[in-house]
Amino acid sequence: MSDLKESTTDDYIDTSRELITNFSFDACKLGNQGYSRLLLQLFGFPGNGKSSFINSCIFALGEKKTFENWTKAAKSAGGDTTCRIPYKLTETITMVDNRGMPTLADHETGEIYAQLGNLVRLDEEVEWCDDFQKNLDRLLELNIDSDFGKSDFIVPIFVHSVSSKVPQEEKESYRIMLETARKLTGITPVILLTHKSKGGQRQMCSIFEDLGIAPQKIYATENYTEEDHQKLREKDEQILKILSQILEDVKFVLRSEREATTEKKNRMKFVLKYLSEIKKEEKEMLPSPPSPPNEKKCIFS
Ligand SMILES: Nc1nc2c(ncn2[C@@H]2O[C@H](COP(=O)(O)OP(=O)(O)OP(=O)(O)O)[C@@H](O)[C@H]2O)c(=O)[nH]1
Ligand SMILES: [Mg+2]
Repeated sequence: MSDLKESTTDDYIDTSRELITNFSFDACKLGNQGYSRLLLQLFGFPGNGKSSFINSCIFALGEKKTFENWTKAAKSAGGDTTCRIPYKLTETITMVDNRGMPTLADHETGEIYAQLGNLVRLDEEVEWCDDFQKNLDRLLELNIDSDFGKSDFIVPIFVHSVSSKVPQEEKESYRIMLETARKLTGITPVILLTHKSKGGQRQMCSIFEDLGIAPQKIYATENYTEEDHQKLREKDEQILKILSQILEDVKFVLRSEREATTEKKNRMKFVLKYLSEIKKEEKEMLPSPPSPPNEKKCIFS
């Protein structure tokens, strides 16, 4: 009985590795529709396991036989990845380790949308500040007359540890952030819960369900890490299942017509509009200048 289960799992692992490795937009129902690269864009708070998930995917895919900390996932509390670093998983699939967002503050979420929208170059330090004009100039400079990212299909993946708290007072900001990521990319973000072995997965799932994410879009994993990277069948299976499911969703979306060529332009417009709305709100919140004292005019002069 146990032998049968083992061989079924091994077959599953081999088949899904093959499907993931051979994934190509050309094989989608309506052809590639102008896409040539799938960007799995990881985002989330620092230290929640983004870089470790990429390590886990590389290891589970089995090309590399021994574990290495390819992404430099760190032991510190976070904030270690400061560039958008691409890791080529297969010919078509690239995982992007985006800079962790320190807080949900507005200019920082503006930054994460510029990264998610693929408007900031890969492999370059993410320079962002709270100066609206500088950010705007930087985006325009980078994107006008530039072809980068025009054939990328983006899947946003929000990485969150099961043991990171979601404070009650921040739930609405989470909801808005996930909804904005959906509007920007046209794809509902996948929620990836890490540190699965710590428990509390059920509770964390229901928090994200309450924030509007369908249960089928929420996954949990225990990453391979420097401390614990003993190759396990169940772990490989779990990670490959997540990747396979994401690919199935991409294929489903591409059963309908999409416009790869205009999508980047629309993402640019979306982020510029978002930034100018932040600017407008900031202005409205500034105290209005004191009104000039009433000039007393002599009506007889
Ligand atoms: N036990 C366990 N440890 C994990 C897991 N995922 C990540 N870690 C550990 O958590 C720490 C932070 O993980 P990273 O992958 O560097 O987190 P990150 O989100 O990339 O962080 P920044 O790059 O700083 O934004 C590292 O020490 C990892 O080994 C997990 O699923 N289980
Ligand atoms: Mg990292």
